[in-house]
Amino acid sequence: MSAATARPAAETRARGLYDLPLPELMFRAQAVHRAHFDACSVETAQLLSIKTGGCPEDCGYCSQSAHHDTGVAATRLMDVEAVLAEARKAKAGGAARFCMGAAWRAPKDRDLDAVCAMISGVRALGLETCVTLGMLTPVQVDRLSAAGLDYYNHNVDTSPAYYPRITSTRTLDDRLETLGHVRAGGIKVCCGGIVGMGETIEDRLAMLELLAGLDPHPESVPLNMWTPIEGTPVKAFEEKVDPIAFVRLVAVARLLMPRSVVRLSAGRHTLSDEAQALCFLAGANSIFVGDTLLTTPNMEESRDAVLLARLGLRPAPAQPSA
Ligand code: SAM
Ligand code: DTB
Ligand code: SF4
Repeated sequence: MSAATARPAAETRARGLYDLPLPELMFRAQAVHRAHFDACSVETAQLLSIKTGGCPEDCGYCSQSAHHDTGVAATRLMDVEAVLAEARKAKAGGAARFCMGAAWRAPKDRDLDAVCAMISGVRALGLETCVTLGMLTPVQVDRLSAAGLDYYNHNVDTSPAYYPRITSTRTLDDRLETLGHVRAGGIKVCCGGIVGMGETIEDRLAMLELLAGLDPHPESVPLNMWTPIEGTPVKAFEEKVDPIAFVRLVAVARLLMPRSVVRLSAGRHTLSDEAQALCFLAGANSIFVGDTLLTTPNMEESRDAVLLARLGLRPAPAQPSA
């Protein structure tokens, strides 16, 4: 799969939807959401950084790139037992999926032994599994699949036009190639991006069109609002994303990818409870739970518990692949 072979999506459709009066956009998104999902249920995922910092890639938004002086210390890959202890805590805290992230350009084959042990251990706890490890070869995908991996997270991050402004050490086609291997290996695809890095609304919609042009659509679509990190190049573009613009984007994602789970990811804690409620009404149906994401804070667990109770939303049970 490459940018050239991805199914072209209707550019005008995304813009036409985005510009609808909000009540009309929300009504359409709700109708599509309810046709495919229980609108009162929300998926819960918890993240753990299993190998932090020192990454050779230069992603301009990221605290973990060795190219930026962000104060995030590089660590070695965690021990399997330490990861499983965190997974048990996540399960006890109510998470259905456990996502493990490593700051690598690509995993080394010897690191994959430990990651595969983590995946099978997390799965044995009855949690869905997701990892994000950078670029993969088809052989590495097969090893992850054999370990029982449910999802692989690998984001397109932004529009094709804006991508070179954000990362120079790899291309969007590199990213799409790994996604093609993941798909061919039978692992579910988790793929989304970031808003608030100085891109235009057109870029945001082009990113959604790129995702909706993948065939089949990613099963999971994380939408991140950029979390400001001192020392990163993207800091210069920092902008506060208009919450209503974000709600519109969620609704367009729901309409373009009706069966994909849309996850409110980084930056959720910066939204008011009311803005988050609008995101759920627009078709978002997954969140990261737990007090931290990878290196930055998440919405506090206590605030999440109150929010879900106020909105009457139920956490969805884990559904590891058979
Ligand atoms: N190295 C792996 C990779 O690049 O796929 C995994 C880790 S990376 C941190 C996972 C995703 O987190 C990125 O693709 C990006 O979308 C998101 N992300 C990273 N830093 C962020 C930030 N400061 N604000 C919002 N999202 C961020
Ligand atoms: C994704 O799209 N968002 C998550 C997950 N995939 C791996 C990561 C968010 C990271 C936010 C910045 C940090 O905590 O370092
Ligand atoms: Fe490395 Fe991933 Fe951060 Fe890019 S986003 S610098 S690949 S950890």
